[in-house]
Amino acid sequence: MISLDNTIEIDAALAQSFKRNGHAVVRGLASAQEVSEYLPAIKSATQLLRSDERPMSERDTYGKAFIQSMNLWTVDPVAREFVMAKRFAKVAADLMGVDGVRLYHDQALFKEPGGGITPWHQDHVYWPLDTTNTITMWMPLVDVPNEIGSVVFASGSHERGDLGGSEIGDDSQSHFDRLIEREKFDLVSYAPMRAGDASFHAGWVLHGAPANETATMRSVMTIIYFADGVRVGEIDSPMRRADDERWLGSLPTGALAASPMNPLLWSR
Ligand SMILES: O=C(O)CCC(=O)C(=O)O
Repeated sequence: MISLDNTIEIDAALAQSFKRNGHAVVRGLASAQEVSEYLPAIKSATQLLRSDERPMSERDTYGKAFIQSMNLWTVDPVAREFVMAKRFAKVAADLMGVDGVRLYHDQALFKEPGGGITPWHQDHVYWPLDTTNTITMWMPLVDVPNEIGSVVFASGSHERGDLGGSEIGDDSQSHFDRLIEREKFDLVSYAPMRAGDASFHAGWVLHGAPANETATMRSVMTIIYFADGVRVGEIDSPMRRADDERWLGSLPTGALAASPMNPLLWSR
């Protein structure tokens, strides 16, 4: 397996633009050759961990958005190498401007042919982490043409904290549709993307994605990082309780967020 542990430098201007907009893209972060080596293992781990087997017609809007499988690194050694990659983790640290990053969790987001929209949402409403220094790497493992589209980000929305849309679904979609119209956020997408390009987004940035009306599976792998040294935040909703149990080893509010599920992936 080709190692993904060599690191790269990003432009200071990219980190500044990430800070301002809450999102950025790094083209060619993995090569087509690297992606093709890791894809089979990621695909099979995604199928293995798939929890919702219902046909599309029986799923709600969120369920239609994608096959969502989490923490592939715990079930497959090749997926583990991908998720632990120092190259990806260092870019995450550099964009956030921190000295080290830990894993929150990974997730495969495979938008099937005929898959619906990813409703507008903010990730951080789910996360009991006492920081705004969180970031998701979103990397397509297949070329994503304009007809499929990639994530759409509302630039600068991360500066506004919780914008009130709560859980992802029909309600968050209509709430944020109205908000975007009212606040005139600049909407940015990095489509088309090549396999191995990666977008990065801040935990509080408002984002969603278009439906997949093509016959191609939009195979995407994501890795969510937070700054090393962060503590567990308020566990003030059932969603945050569930996340604490699932991704932070049920640590209490105030504890260092560094359970065995949160390995240090990069440190200066
Ligand atoms: O892949 C998508 O459609 C949405 C991605 C997303 O919401 C995320 O990675 O936070």
